Amino acid sequence: MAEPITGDKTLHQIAVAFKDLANTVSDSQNADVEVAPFSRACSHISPLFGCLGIAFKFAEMDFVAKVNDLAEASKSIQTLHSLIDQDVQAKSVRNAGSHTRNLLRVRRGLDMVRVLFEQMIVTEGNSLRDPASKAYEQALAPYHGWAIRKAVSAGLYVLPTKEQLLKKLNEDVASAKEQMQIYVSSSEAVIQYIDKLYVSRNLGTDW
Ligand code: 1PZ
Repeated sequence: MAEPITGDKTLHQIAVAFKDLANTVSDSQNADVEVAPFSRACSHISPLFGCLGIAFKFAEMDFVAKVNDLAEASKSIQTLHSLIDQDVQAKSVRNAGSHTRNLLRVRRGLDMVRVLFEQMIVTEGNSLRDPASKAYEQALAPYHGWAIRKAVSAGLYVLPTKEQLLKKLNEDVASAKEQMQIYVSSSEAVIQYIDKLYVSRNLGTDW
């Protein structure tokens, strides 16, 4: 069996895409993030799942479907704020499959990867279990029911090692750290921007 194809530059592409988004966010007070570059940046995350093994297939399918929905939306809706405003007007914010709901789910996936990278940078040793478990507990577990949480904790036992992951990503430790650090700080700015979109419209972010 062939290894999953990730290209040599998955981490680099993630870092570059989110750095660009973070620059847009910080450019001015009322910077508008557009749906197209946002969904494109998120699509660079997807190859990571393939490196985590078959156990994360269901996470990948859910994440990819939601990112694809945003990519599809970008054909007719230009900015993230107008995407949310349309759902507000249609009173469909919390409906299953709404763009606004999918955006919030994708935002949590970005946060999961952010904490995962942050923890991988500071955690000694070759296991991904602690970094992955901390990231899941912080970013996603509070919003998942018992069955999904159980499945994830089983999945944590069949993760590749850090070394195996970096090999699949075609990265050495130093360059991986560098790219992950760029994503950690850039995604933080992007996530805060998204949160503001929800909070400023009194939509909340805990549903
Ligand atoms: C080393 C890394 C270990 C990674 C562990 C990650 C486990 C994530 C498991 C997530 C399973 C998600 C299954 C589907 C959940 C859906 O019910 C919810 C709500 O969707 P809706 O009802 O609105 O349709 N979807 C989500 O919560 C979005 C989940 C996104 C998962 C992204 C994870 C990113 C991790 C990337 C690691 C490289």
